[in-house]
Amino acid sequence: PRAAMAPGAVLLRGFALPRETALRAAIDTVTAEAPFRHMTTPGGFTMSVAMTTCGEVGWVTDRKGYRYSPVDPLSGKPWPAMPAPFRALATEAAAAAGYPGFHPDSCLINRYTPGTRLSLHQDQDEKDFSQPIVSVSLGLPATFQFGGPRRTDPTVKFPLSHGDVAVWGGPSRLFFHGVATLKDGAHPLLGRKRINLTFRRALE
Ligand code: MD5
Ligand code: FE
Repeated sequence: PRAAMAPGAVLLRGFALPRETALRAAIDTVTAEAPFRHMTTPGGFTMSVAMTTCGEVGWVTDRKGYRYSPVDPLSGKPWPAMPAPFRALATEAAAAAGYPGFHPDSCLINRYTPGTRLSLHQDQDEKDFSQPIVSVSLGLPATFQFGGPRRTDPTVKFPLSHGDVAVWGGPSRLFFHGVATLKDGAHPLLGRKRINLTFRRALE
């Protein structure tokens, strides 16, 4: 089922469910090489969401700022390659949402444990905002907060469950968004956590 959330934003409920086993195996492969870590914001705060990346470049933050890096700062080595099941899911979901020809060069893997949240922000470290972003929710359910082009715009809440895929293109690509504090629980496949895969095209 396909539902419009906002101009250019499409929610594909359950789109990732047929791939859940392959996705979980691929997450384990990536995180064995590039473990989850809590990065520091330029303002000096430690993020409650733990992150890692696969693909040509990865989004990183430290006291120097936000940027895309071709190497994992923890190892000094290139990020793990994007697993084939990741790439296929992102391209197919984008096409199903009306964005054919999406070829992500980066996948940020966010790990939320109960009590973790992601405060309201925009994704604007990529070069070409005409490229959509594909987001895959796995594990515990979360409440997604979706605003508008200005920080002060009112937000609406969307429940996101295991297997849901959201595609953010058009005007919504630059809308403010966040994830409310994760409630406690246990998911049969992933346990006491939520994993979100955020596929982006960061470089030209
Ligand atoms: C998450 N991650 O659930 C979300 C999924 C991030 C992040 O926000 O930056 O790692 S991506 C949600 C998203 C992307 C681009 C635009 C909009 C939402 N939007 O317009 O709401 O961990
Ligand atoms: Fe974001």
